[in-house]
Amino acid sequence: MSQGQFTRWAVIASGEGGGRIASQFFSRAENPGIEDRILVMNTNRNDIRNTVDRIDAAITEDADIESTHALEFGDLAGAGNSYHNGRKAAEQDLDRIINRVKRVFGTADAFLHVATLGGGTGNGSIPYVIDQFKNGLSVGESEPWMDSVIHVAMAVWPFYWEPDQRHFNAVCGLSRLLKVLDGGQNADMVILAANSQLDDGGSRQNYDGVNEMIIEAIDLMIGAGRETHGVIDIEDYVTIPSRYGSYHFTPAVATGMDGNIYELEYMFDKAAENPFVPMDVATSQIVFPVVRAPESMIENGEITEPEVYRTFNEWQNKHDLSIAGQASLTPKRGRGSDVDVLLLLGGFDLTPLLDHSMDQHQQVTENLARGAAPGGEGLSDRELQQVMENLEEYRDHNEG
Ligand SMILES: Nc1nc2c(ncn2[C@@H]2O[C@H](COP(=O)(O)OP(=O)(O)OP(=O)(O)O)[C@@H](O)[C@H]2O)c(=O)[nH]1
Ligand SMILES: [Mg+2]
Repeated sequence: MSQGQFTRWAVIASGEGGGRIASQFFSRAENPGIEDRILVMNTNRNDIRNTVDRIDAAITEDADIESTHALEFGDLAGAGNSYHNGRKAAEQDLDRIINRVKRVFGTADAFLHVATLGGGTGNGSIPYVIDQFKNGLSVGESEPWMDSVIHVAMAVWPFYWEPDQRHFNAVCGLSRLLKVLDGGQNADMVILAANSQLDDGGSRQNYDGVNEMIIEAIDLMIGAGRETHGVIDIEDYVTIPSRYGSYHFTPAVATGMDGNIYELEYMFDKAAENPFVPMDVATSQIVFPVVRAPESMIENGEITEPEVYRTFNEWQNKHDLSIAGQASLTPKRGRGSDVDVLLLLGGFDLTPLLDHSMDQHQQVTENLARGAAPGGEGLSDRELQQVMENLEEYRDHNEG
């Protein structure tokens, strides 16, 4: 990352849900940090058409979205909810994916890979694509800037009531984002959000509402590397967790709190009440708090960096935590007194999340062994076993 420059993010989304989340970036007036470095990919022509239409409807200038920001890959016309197929499609078209990334992004410091973990396309392709960018490209394919890119994955857990296959996919997808098959680290950081945690409206799927919350969290995270008063950037976010071997995170967010009324400590508590997956905050091993406040409040000294740190320490004491983490205070345009808080919680015990999916995973694995699970065709017993062992190893190391 060159000196004196803000992190240039690029978004790569694969699959329908991933594409829907990423397309919401287009519907905003400005995307500091991302600009138009956005690529949405899918194996299915109709799905990608829908995404393109959504993007077209959101933006006014008539850029040719389909030939720049959208890419159909593989020859399967959909992955049929099988992660094996999603990965195969990406293998088939890896060179097209790489070439498009070069053309559309030009250069970038960090990639945000967006996928839902319940499906086959995004869940199959994204862990593979990350691995290829990090380890798989030959000298001719890669460009110098790609060597230092940081790969962050934003992964969405299925609703708890969804079919077993979706949960099987999710468990495998989490493992594959965390670790490549041989057990090494894959993504530099894996950020999790669970649909059921963000939308408690029963079986009514409010994707837009969920996606809005995800975008807001990403915004706060990216903002911290952009106009921060302290020095924190995505490199700081990934270095310590990778060293600890605990690099999964979830955002906990509270927005629009009146800074003239509420103490910062109360705002931290409010954020901590809203983690994006079911979890026990006290099991976190690392926390990165980001406080975003109106420029005028910061300039007038109504909210200061030392105060953010003091609050972070007090908040830790209250939760009996003694953890690593760097806080940041970042300004937003305008006046007013609305303050937003993001606690990026990392290294927490994954059990409360996985409890929703392990039985289903087991069920599908058994069906596969009997040759009776179409969504798992092509996956070897050996791979499935390795994927599970990798996840167990990550958890053992992480949860002690
Ligand atoms: N948060 C959120 N979740 C979504 C959205 N769309 C789908 N999902 C979830 O994603 C999972 C299905 O994945 P899709 O994104 O449709 O699948 P895909 O990547 O296109 O893969 P295929 O199986 O090949 O269709 C389910 O668990 C859905 O609940 C969305 O817009 N937002
Ligand atoms: Mg799909």
